[in-house]
Amino acid sequence: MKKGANKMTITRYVGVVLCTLVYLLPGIVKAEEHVVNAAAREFKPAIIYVQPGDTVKFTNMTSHNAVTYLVPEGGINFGEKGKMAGATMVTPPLETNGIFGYVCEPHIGFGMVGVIVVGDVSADQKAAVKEKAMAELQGPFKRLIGKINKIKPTN
Ligand SMILES: [Cu+2]
Repeated sequence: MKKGANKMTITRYVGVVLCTLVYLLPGIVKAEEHVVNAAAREFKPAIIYVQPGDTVKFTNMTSHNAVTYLVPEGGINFGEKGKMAGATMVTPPLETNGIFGYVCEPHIGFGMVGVIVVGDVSADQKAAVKEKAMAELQGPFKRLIGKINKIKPTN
């Protein structure tokens, strides 16, 4: 009787572990690393579309940085203000849906800015982010608005 109950507990435990793995694996396996290259005075590509959980690797960053100035609610900031990024810089996994706007601070005057669109973004969401950008961003940082304009809503 006791042995049987024990066996059932183990079976149940294994079942729970398997279900958890099956549930979590697609997210882990599918996470993708996208590459954005810092050309002379611009990010290439300056607009990218990624899925939640993906990361972005910035290359050729020795004399550049990539610092978020627009982040969706609940989203994480990346990049360090006032500091060069080093040769390469990888963002943490971008889990929050929405539009991330970042700039290269040394070259903001040249319009060296970019956006990362995470997950699905509707035309309404795009309009809301644009409005927020127009209200909050100052001077050359407004260059981000031009990139937001070029985002193609995904749903
Ligand atoms: Cu730069």
